[in-house]
Amino acid sequence: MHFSQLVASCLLGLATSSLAEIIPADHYLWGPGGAVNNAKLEKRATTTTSSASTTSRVADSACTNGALTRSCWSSGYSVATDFDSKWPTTGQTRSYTLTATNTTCNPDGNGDRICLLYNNQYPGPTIWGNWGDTISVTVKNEMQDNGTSIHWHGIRQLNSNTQDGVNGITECPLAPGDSKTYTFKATQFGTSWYHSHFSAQYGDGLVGPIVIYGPSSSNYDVDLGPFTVSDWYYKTAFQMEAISNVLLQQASPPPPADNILVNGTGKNTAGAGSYTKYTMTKNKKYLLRLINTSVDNNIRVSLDGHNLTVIAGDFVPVKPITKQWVLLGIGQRYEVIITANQAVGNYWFRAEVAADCASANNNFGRAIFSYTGAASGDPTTTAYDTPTTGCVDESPLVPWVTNTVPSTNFISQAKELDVNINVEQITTNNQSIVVWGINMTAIDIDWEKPTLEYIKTQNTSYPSAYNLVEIPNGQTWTYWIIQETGGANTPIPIPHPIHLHGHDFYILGSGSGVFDPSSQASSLAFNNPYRRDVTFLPGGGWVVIAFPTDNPGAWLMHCHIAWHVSQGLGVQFLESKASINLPDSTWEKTCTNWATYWDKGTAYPKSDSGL
Ligand SMILES: *[C@@H]1O[C@H](CO)[C@@H](O)[C@H](O)[C@H]1NC(C)=O
Ligand SMILES: *[C@@H]1O[C@H](CO)[C@@H](O)[C@H](O)[C@H]1NC(C)=O
Ligand SMILES: *[C@@H]1O[C@H](CO)[C@@H](O)[C@H](O)[C@H]1NC(C)=O
Ligand SMILES: *[C@@H]1O[C@H](CO)[C@@H](O)[C@H](O)[C@H]1NC(C)=O
Ligand SMILES: *[C@@H]1O[C@H](CO)[C@@H](O)[C@H](O)[C@H]1NC(C)=O
Ligand SMILES: *[C@@H]1O[C@H](CO)[C@@H](O)[C@H](O)[C@H]1NC(C)=O
Ligand SMILES: *[C@@H]1O[C@H](CO)[C@@H](O)[C@H](O)[C@H]1NC(C)=O
Ligand SMILES: *[C@@H]1O[C@H](CO)[C@@H](O)[C@H](O)[C@H]1NC(C)=O
Ligand SMILES: [Cu+2]
Repeated sequence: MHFSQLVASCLLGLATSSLAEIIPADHYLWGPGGAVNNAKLEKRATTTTSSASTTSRVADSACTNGALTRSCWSSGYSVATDFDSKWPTTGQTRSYTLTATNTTCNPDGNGDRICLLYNNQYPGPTIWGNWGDTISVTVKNEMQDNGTSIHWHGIRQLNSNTQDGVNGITECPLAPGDSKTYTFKATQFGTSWYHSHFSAQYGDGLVGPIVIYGPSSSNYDVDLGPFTVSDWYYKTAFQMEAISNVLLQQASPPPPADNILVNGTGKNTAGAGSYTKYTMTKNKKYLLRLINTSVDNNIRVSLDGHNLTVIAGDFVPVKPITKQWVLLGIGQRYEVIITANQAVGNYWFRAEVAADCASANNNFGRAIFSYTGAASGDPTTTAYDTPTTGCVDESPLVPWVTNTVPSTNFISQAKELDVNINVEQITTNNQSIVVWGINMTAIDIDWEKPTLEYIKTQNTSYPSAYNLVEIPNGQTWTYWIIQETGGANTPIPIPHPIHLHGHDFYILGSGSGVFDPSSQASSLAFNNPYRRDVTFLPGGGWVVIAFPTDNPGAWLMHCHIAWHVSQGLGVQFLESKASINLPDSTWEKTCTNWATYWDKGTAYPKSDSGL
């Protein structure tokens, strides 16, 4: 970007505009019609000012979000805004009620099983708002036999740690019959999901999509909405958890899933059930918001005959990249664009378990994409070859907004977190089981004494199994080397999708074997590394992350394989303790209600980490 262009852009009239708000014109080449599209924008800009630069644009009130201008949002905000430092204030609150009940469901025709659902739907209703809105969700626990809490995955919860929904850390669980209203601001935009954080409970159906409307790094005509892909079991998640615990003691992998569901439906191996069907019109561009809500399985997705153009990874818009297959780790999201540029017909959308991620299953997920005017009937299209890239994040993911991580203090400040399996005395439920530990301890929280209770009462005697890592200083950078110990000799080298609450982490590097800071630090990426909220720790390998300490709170970081966090694979960062917004009396009431329920001693015992 030349200085003269910056000046021209600023003249376009945004007093608050900064370098970050300037959108390179080449962005528009991604729109349908290329140059034609560009010309339209030129025209629009010249009506604003005659000094319009031909190579840069400022998102202003004249540039509204539309099919050909998806990078625009509202006055002063665009895809080029650094959403970690500013966001619109809309004054709008979106209110929802989610009622968790114990019911039955039959998503693939295999027969009814017990399911725990929000509002009797699988997946639960989509929570949506615009960038800058306030979201307010009243959660009612109408299940008779479990507590619950809801985590809003990927939502930064800036200065609102009490709304993060992690029972045992940021709140007590909601007792049966209790309710809580979660309120938070949508400072980011894009696609995500919410799910229960009460043991393995989300695997029984307590999940739903989140869509925050905002700008995009590429144009599209139609938003097809959230597209969840999930493994599915005919036994309940609590049964599967118990089975996978026993298998882990024998160093065996958990049993395969029975099916993969796309948008909550699928066919079972006997052919019962039905596939989700999407209709496309030739030459239009479609936005698909892919969300992996699995408990154990990494899934690759593909649409026969079509490319998937990735435009966002988790909540972070990226420079568009084109793929035939996209690998989604659990909890990961990709926004992809599909161009309906093939012959009118029916095409298979495939969601297949990634064998190279140590995932296995008995069935494949499918959906159908059908062009308007196509004959009826199942597609007969063939799949692209399965890629051999291995179990890694999609790449290259280059964030649209360029941020740099300081490197000078990396060597002196980076600390290691070792991931391994070990035999640990889990005192709850009197079981001695093999668990996943971080630095040899498996996280195990007490639902009655969440971390924020310790902070409120200024009690620093945190139990060692809280795996609490203190980061006392705000406004600095913190660096972590997450290492599966033993490198390739790890007893069970499995890739783990690692998720951090309260932040997007910057991924400085990842690889196999053992990371050696003194020789390998120089190969890490500090200049606009990609950032997101879930990344793969390669099996028997390492990942190095960094994040700025700009959000006081107790933030969980854990493996998103439900069985692994149940088995202890988590730590909590206690960030800037002195600045945390403390819980109020409503928050305390949830704890009193929980204590009344739990102390009766009639509930099922806690049999895992609680997370
Ligand atoms: C769901 O209902 C079944 C009985 O139908 C019961 O055994 C189970 O404990 C209930 N689960 C929850 C979470 O309420
Ligand atoms: C939750 O409910 C399931 C049955 O749906 C049961 O197996 C599990 O033990 C319960 N856990 C707790 C801690 O209540
Ligand atoms: C996807 O699932 C949602 C929620 O069940 C439903 O409203 C929507 O119609 C589904 N989409 C398609 C294309 O079937
Ligand atoms: C979902 O995540 C799991 C675990 O990381 C992974 O095995 C699976 O391939 C992912 N699904 C998709 C659609 O990518
Ligand atoms: C997919 O993308 C590649 C690389 O950009 C391109 O060569 C190919 O023609 C595209 N295929 C389709 C079906 O659009
Ligand atoms: C975890 O253990 C490693 C190896 O012993 C040690 O270097 C590191 O400091 C520990 N991490 C923390 C956060 O205590
Ligand atoms: C755990 O063991 C103790 C001592 O052996 C016993 O009193 C208690 O009832 C056991 N609790 C459970 C949940 O089995
Ligand atoms: C602090 O927490 C510890 C561990 O839960 C507990 O044993 C102790 O009584 C608490 N101290 C105070 C003063 O409440
Ligand atoms: Cu894991």
